Amino acid sequence: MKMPEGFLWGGATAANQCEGAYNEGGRGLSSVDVMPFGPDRFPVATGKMKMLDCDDAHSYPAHEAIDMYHRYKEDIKLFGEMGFKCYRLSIAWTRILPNGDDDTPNEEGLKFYDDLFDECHKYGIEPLVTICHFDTPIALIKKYGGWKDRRMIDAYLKYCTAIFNRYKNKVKYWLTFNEINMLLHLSFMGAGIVFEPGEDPEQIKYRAAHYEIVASAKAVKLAHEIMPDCMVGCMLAAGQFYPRTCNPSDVYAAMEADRDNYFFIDAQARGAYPVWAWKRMERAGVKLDCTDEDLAVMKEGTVDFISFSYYSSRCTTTDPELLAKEGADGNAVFASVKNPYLKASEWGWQIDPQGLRVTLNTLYDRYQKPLFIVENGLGANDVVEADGSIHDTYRIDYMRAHIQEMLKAVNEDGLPLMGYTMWGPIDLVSASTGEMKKRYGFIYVDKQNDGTGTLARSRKDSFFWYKQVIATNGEDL
Ligand code: BGP
Repeated sequence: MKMPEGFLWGGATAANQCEGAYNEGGRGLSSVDVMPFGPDRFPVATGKMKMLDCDDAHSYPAHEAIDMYHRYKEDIKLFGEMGFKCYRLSIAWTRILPNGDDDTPNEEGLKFYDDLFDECHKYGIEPLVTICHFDTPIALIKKYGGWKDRRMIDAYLKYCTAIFNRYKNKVKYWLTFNEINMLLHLSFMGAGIVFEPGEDPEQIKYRAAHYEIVASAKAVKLAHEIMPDCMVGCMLAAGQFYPRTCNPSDVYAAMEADRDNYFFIDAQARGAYPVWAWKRMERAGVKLDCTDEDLAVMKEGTVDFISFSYYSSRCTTTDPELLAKEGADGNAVFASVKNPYLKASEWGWQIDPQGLRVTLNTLYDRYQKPLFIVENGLGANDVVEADGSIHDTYRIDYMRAHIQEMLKAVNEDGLPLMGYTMWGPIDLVSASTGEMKKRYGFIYVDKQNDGTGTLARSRKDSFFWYKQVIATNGEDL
């Protein structure tokens, strides 16, 4: 089995996790720059702990990251060597508008991505751009409380206008928000939200979700006006919830858990909230700040394709004992108990290749729009041998198993899949932990958790493996 001609094989990164140079080139600060490394990271990411000042006394690995800002030519050359057809990257909002809503964009920031896109095209690599990947401008967090406030929509549109006009001849594929559903779980990381005492988190989160959904719809419309041939997608942190048993109450609970995620994609792909969502919000006492104009905008700005990240499936139970035993991990993003049929990564993420096929089918059945897997991969602690080689067979095994299921979804189920950009083709800073040792790359970067390292790049075994996968369009796994 192989993929159809023109399939977009490649890799994905995010500006804040690889660029570094956080205070160079006129860049303003954004939420990720103030996210600490260590035990405070999770409370800050969820919005429960406030930390809005960028204090260099803290260790923020993302400030330097892997210094891609200065080394992108070398890195893109390596992507070219692997035969990438597509590179998913994000633009840092505050490189373009340092305060988030400046009237004049920062030319140095615009020029940086201009050069980067040229470099991609030099190797026949199509850029796929995430407009906002976990980086709300700090100035807007201070001014508006992040996406708590409707005025964020205009700021986001200002930013979109600047980048669409500038890159209209260089970028065809766009994503409006990375993992938009993460807003419900990691509210600061996803939307720059800090919960103040007395605020109702549900009210705040759904209100913010609505603003992002409206902003996304407006961006889709604007993109189509400026770039008639472009395609704009939404982006979901996917991974189906399975019922832990066939007890109907478990099955129902799994359906409800999935709905937290579909809430966003239903709105972005169908252009309206599902009926159950209105009822749910009513029961939770949530009052959406939603106008008739918003509802019309949502209808006009539906996405062209559905993209998603997939690392793992999840598992739900209504059994109180099991919940007490396994469902109480305070640092878990999604409430899930263990699936006894699956093994897990070193970081406890359960590995379920077949779940990728389930997810692809579920999304297509639900939306009938082209699909794009824009993140998938294995975070692992790689060992560098004395001769400098890195034998990451576990990563190859993980990816082979997932690609096999993807091939079946296309060849046996007939699903329209545009591409596959695995997460972190080059080692970068982990979003959830802020550390370097959770590595995803085909390319090793010599940078350690304590900030030491030469930043030199080297090829792991998986580099040569993926090159062969691309060269044979998925036939030789
Ligand atoms: C997704 C994010 C990425 C990325 C990935 C891996 O949620 O979109 O930014 O980091 O997960 O997660 P981590 O880095 O925490 O291992």
